[in-house]
Amino acid sequence: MTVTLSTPTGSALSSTTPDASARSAPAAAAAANLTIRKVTAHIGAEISGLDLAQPLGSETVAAIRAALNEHKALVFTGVDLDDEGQQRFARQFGELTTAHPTVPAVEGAPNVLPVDSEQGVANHWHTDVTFVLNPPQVSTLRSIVVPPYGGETLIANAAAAYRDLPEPLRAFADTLWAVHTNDYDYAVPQESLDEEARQRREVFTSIKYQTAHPVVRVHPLTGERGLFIGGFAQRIVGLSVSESRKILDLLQAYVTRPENILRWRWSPNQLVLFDNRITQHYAVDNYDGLPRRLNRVTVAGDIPFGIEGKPSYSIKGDASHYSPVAEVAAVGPAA
Ligand SMILES: O=C(O)CCC(=O)C(=O)O
Ligand SMILES: [Fe+2]
Repeated sequence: MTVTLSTPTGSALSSTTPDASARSAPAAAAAANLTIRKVTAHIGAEISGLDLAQPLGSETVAAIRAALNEHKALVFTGVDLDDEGQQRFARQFGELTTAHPTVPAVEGAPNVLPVDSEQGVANHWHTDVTFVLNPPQVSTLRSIVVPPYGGETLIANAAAAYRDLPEPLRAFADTLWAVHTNDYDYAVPQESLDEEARQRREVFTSIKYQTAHPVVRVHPLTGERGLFIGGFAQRIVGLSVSESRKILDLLQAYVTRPENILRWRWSPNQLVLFDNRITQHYAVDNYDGLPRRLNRVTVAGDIPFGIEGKPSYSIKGDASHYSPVAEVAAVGPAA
């Protein structure tokens, strides 16, 4: 399918990627024989009727994409995939990134990042890898070892958060840009880390990145606006660190409203696909350090743009070894 639509600045874009699902989610799902069950009003749906180990076909991929555009996070259960299979599944949504800009991949699976409770817990709100110029467009997480209790992943709808803002705050947010970095004063201070955690942080920040992104990002497939902040957003362009913190906290409070969150309690052999352009997530640390293991595979993203069509810009750090730049597939109706 070739789609030609216009950007907010009016320039025409055209693409032949399978991204551009023009149909509504229910129509596309019916055509592809998928069952979609919403989990909450604002975010999350379970999809059944699919064997993810098989090649999906363009109609099914388009139906999943349409469902993702609408629900932001999709859960597939009874998934029989290994690392290779997870990479193959994710590749149907676009070219993959390598595992991470600085953290090593699973041995033999260059696109798979291990998410292992023994190597730290992502119990902070974030959007994946926003410190680079073109963060992944979607992330997949596959459950391998699940603790007997706890260990949920929270995923928040950043578009719902934007819509929830009172009008004056929304208009203010529309004007802001934020600097995202992987090198900042994390919640746990350096001096309280044990040796292993200190080494992990050293690896994480072995290349230092800084990128400026619009605080309000326009989703390239739907035209929907979402707050694009999260834990790596550390400063508002033009403001001091302390001024920035207050504004980021104020906006972030809308992202983390309980109504905007899917709280997914894992069972083994599940896969969650979420739209990393318009969500944030958080790994809840509530399982007493018991073993927990997920594998993550991410799909290369496009360069974000704000409501005036201006693209993000890199300040520091080259991530070309990590991710190709995805072309913007299409721009939907302005939100
Ligand atoms: O462990 C989780 O539930 C999420 C992990 C995570 O945020 C990540 O790998 O990016
Ligand atoms: Fe993450």
